Amino acid sequence: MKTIFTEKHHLRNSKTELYGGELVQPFERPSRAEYIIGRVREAVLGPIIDPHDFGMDAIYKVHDRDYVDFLEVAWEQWQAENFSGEAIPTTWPARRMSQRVPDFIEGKLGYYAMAGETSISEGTWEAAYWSAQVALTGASHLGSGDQGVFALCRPPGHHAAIDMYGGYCFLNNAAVAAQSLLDDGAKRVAIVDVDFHHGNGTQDIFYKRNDVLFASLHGHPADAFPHFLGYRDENGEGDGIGFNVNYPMKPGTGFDEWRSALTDALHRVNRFAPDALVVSLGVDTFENDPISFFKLKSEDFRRYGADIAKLRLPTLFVMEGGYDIDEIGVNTVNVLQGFSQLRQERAAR
Ligand code: OKP
Ligand code: ZN
Repeated sequence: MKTIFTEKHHLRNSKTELYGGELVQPFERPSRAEYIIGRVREAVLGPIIDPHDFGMDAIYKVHDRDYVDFLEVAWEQWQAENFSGEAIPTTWPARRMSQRVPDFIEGKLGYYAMAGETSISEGTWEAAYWSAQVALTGASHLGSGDQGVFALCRPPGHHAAIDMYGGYCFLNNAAVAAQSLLDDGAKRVAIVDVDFHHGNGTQDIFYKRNDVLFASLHGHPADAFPHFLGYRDENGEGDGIGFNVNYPMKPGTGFDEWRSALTDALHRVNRFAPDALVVSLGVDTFENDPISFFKLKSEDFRRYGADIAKLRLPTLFVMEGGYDIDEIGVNTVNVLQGFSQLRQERAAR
């Protein structure tokens, strides 16, 4: 299996995350991708390929122009105010307040942020741009016949909505990739989000559409980030009714229960009969993840990788979260090996 990867992810190296009332070193840090690519090499998963630059068009297809414009200049505008720290929103357009876009950068940050933990820092836009290009390159390889591709995206994307950033995400890499598959001729694309957190951004982007089925397995919003989306009764709107499926689960959920949810999601994908599958692959479902509460073990990742392979769909894995740095490489590559090994066994028969 090919891995798409660039060292440009290092451009995202924020020094601060607002966590527990303190500014801490971000959980979403460059070493995450280093451990993953290290394990890809060690396990000899396959060739490692640089992303192609597909430009901005694919990004504008899933994000609003004014939002992308904001991301591109946010750091510059923040710096122009001579603030000493990184850019963090402090004020939001909450209930019964105006939804007009302010001119001043502090107002803009609050307008475009869905959460406040994620600081915008130097290089953030460039890293987010290349992360989306990694996903697009992965999609282009699926288009030319590969059955499984790994887009090692960083920063992650699934919390990024049509016009909102947060939860360590700026551009929705999985959504950009799914849309490009449709634009390249796919009739339907399914996205299965196995990250511990609800993929609120991906849900938002495709909520009114029936050409993309979105299914997300995650910590129940009553207990887990992003707190305000991801309930079971969010099934889509308009043409999209029935094409959004959420599986919120309680603290302490182990592999057996999690896997039954995945089995149900994969059945729905199968009935949807898509031309391709995008997996938002977060490994923060791991038992030792520092910010999550599911109880998957390293071997479980291999097992569910094989479950996904049984769909026999061209599959693009897009990296999302996972914060137990020591095991992030093993757990991620276990999914990919579980997938590839089952594919190869089936192909050999
Ligand atoms: C990004 B991804 C935990 C606070 C968590 C943000 C989490 C973002 C996760 N007490 N805050 O989905 O892995
Ligand atoms: Zn996550």
